[in-house]
Parts: sequence; structure tokens; C-alpha cells
Amino acid sequence: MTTERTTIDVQSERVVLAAGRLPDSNHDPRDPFGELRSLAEQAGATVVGELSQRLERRVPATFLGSGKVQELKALCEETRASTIIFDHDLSPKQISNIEKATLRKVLDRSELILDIFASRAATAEAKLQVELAQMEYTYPRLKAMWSHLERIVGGIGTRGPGEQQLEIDRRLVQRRKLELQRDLEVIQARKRREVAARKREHFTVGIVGYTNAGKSTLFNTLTAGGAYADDRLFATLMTRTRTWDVGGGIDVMLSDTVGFVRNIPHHLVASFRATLEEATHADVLLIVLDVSDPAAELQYQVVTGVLDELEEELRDSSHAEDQAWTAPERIVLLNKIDRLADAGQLLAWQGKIPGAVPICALGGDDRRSGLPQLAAMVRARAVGQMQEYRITVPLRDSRTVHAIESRATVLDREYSDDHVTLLARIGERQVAALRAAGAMLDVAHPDGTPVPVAGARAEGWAPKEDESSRT
Ligand SMILES: Nc1nc2c(ncn2[C@@H]2O[C@H](COP(=O)(O)OP(=O)(O)O)[C@@H](O)[C@H]2O)c(=O)[nH]1
Ligand SMILES: [Mg+2]
Repeated sequence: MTTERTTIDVQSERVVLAAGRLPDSNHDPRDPFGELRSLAEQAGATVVGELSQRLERRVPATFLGSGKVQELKALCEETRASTIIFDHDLSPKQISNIEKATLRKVLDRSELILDIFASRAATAEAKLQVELAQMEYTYPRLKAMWSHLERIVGGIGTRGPGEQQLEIDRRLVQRRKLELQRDLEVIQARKRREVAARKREHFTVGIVGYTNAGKSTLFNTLTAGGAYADDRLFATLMTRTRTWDVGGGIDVMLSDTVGFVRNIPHHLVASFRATLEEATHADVLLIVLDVSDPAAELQYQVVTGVLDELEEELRDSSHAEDQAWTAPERIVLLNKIDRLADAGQLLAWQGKIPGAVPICALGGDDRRSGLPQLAAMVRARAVGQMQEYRITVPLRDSRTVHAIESRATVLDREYSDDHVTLLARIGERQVAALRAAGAMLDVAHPDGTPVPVAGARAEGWAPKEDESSRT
């Protein structure tokens, strides 16, 4: 075990969680480690132990009392943990002291959160924002970075790593920051153009909400058996995306986005928002609330507030680029209803947020889980408004004929030598998708007036390739 601090990555590491419960801490008393545990898991770690100490104030040298730090060490030995994650921000000196005392790698809360953002940042802008925050927060705390920076700047080699070096490093960080900011401006402009030009080939659904609300659980339940999306296609679109079968032969793309964090340190706000921005490019956003959490109502306000702001920014910039961008429709999910003491609480929530859907993210196909209803709601949106159309297709395009037969309610058929005209009830988005996929359609209203090709938004979205193979 080394005390050289060279990396903060906790991917596949066994970790112990540590916290000092100070008089002003506002943790959920029923599950004080819930959020940190979800964060650690999001970062790819396996949590094998938890330890907390009630404290009147932080101990300057080691945050927790020295006896507790020895307990931490013993717990790490017992659980074969390589890393300790603190539920607080620590000073570099505290980290180094605790690492020396426990012979384990120590991460603080900001470092953990930044590590998650770094792995989730999908756009160039988000990546840069995260790097900026890391330059200020994480890098100066890595020992390998000290010597690395030393080599770059040269001439200060006589000074060993230590706090006195901070001055020089700040200058280096400042320089790199200016470079990054310049890059960022160029990239932001390019990104807007990319978004404008992006051909959306699928109906996309994002999951947002606080860490520990149940986003990953919902994602896993809904997409069990679904395929992970082609990385090349979605790397720039969403961070963690899988197909979700919403029924009726429709697959949508579901993404688990980066979670909101309680009391987010101010130096992480910009990178969090940049990382979250991807969500505003979805067609539908599922806002997951843990209604069994006393803070749920406040969290709902924060989530919708941040989304409103992000969308406002996007609306402004997309206006400048003269492109059609519409904000995703939001569906609020009241999760963990199985933990509510009485039905009155649920009714109160539904009164506060009309249209919110009660769910149990753990809960499979059971109708009480609310998930079948949710699938139906999303399916309706993916399909678009059901309308009657008179659709004429060349008979040789049997694939399109079949696609319509399987998706629509066909009310009437008229055959000519080489065409079939179907009077069908079908979703407007499905028609747009068939057109975008190159089907040779002639679409008219029942009275015969032609239906113009739909706008850019629906264009490019294609329902499932061929559901005829499904039995
Ligand atoms: N009782 C109950 N627990 C749930 C439900 N959904 C999620 N959880 C639990 O809540 C915790 C956090 O869930 P997770 O999906 O990791 O949250 P995330 O941080 O939003 O991704 C886990 O322990 C889940 O098992 C639910 O509907 N009911
Ligand atoms: Mg999660």
C-alpha cells in the first residue's frame, strides 16, 4: 500500500465511507450514507464499509478524531478496502495526514463528484468545464502532479512537494485556465452548430434527479434486456444510454444522466451544469423524486429551476442559430411510493404536482409499480398524435406497407395496379419517421389534401427497424 497520492480514480476499488456528523449537517437521518453510497457507486466503486463519528467541530489535522482514524484503518484492513471516501471536503494537509495514518488512498467529496463528472462529461464544453474545476481543485492535491508541474515550469526542482509550492502551481493553473477558456469559446460556437445540424435518429428519454432518488434503479428496471446503444452514435448524445421497449413495437433510447448533488460545492456548479446540459436535448425528461425523502420538495424545485435555466440558455442560443429546438417534455415521477407511510402523502404529492406519476422503480411489470403506465405515456409521445391519413405506397415497397400495417389501425385499403392506398390511424411522428427513413409515401388527409413534410424535429427519428421479426 502506498501513500503516494497519484490518482483519485475509484473505478472497481473497494471503498469505505467516512463522515463526521457535525451539529449543522443535514443528512437524511434514516440513511445518512445514502447519497455518498450512490455517488461512490456512480463512480464505479464497491462500498464495503461505513463509519461515522459525531463531532462538535472538525479536528484540524485529521478531520475525525485520531482514535476514529485508527478505527478507519482497522475497518479497511477487515474489509480489504483500498480507499476511503469522506463525505466532506478536506484540506490537502488533512488528506495527507489521514493517508499516512491509514495507509489508504483518501478522497474527499468534491474529488469524488468531479471524478464522476469527468467520466460523464459528454460534450467538449462539459469536458473543459470539468477540467477547469479539476485544475483548481483536484490537480494541486495530486503528488504526481506536483512533480509534473515542476518539470513543466522548470527551475524550481529544489523544492519538494508541499504547500509552499502552491504559489507557482497557481500561476501554471491560471495559464492553462486561460487557454481552456479561449478553446471553450470556440467550441461553444461549434457545438451550437453541431446541435443544429444533428440528425436525430431516435426518440430519446433522459432521467434526471438527485443522487439516490432511484435513477439507476429505474434505468436498470426499464431497460432490463435492452441493448446498450452504439457508443459511436451516442457518445456525443448521452452518457449512458440503452434501449427501452415501450410497447407497440416502439423502442426509445433511455439515458441515465449525471445526478444532482446536495449542497453542491460552488466550485463544481459550472461543471455540473455543463455535464447536465445533454439532458436538455432529449425528447422527454423523466424527473425522478424520492418522495420518501423529507427534502424531496426542495429538490424538485432545484431540479426544475436548473432545467429551466439551461433551457433558457439553449433557447437563446438556438434562436441565434435560427434552428428549431423545443424543450423536452417533462414527466415527474414520484418514486419509492412503497416507502410512504400512508396514501394521504401520495395524494398530497399529486396535488402539489398535477400529472406526476407514482412509481416504484424496483418494481418490474406489476401494475402497482406504475411502470406500465409510464411506458404507455412515453409510447404515446414517441408515436405522436394519432391521426387518420390516406397513405399511398408502391406495392413493391413491401417493407413500408408492412411497417404501416403493423403500426397503424388500417381502416380501409384500395389497390391499383402498382399502388396501395391505406386509410389508416397512425402517429404523426411515425409518418414523419417513415418519410425520413426513405419510404416512398404519399400522405394525404382523409379528404385528399396533401400533408406537408413535417418539420426538422420529427425528421430523422425512426421507429424500430423491423418489428416483424418480433413474435
Ligand atoms: N424502497 C425503494 N427503494 C428504492 C426505489 N428505487 C430505488 N431505491 C433504492 O434507492 C437507492 C438509490 O437508488 P439509485 O438507483 O442508486 O439512485 P440514483 O443515485 O438516483 O441512481 C438504492 O438503494 C435503491 O435500491 C423504490 O422504488 N423503492
Ligand atoms: Mg445512479
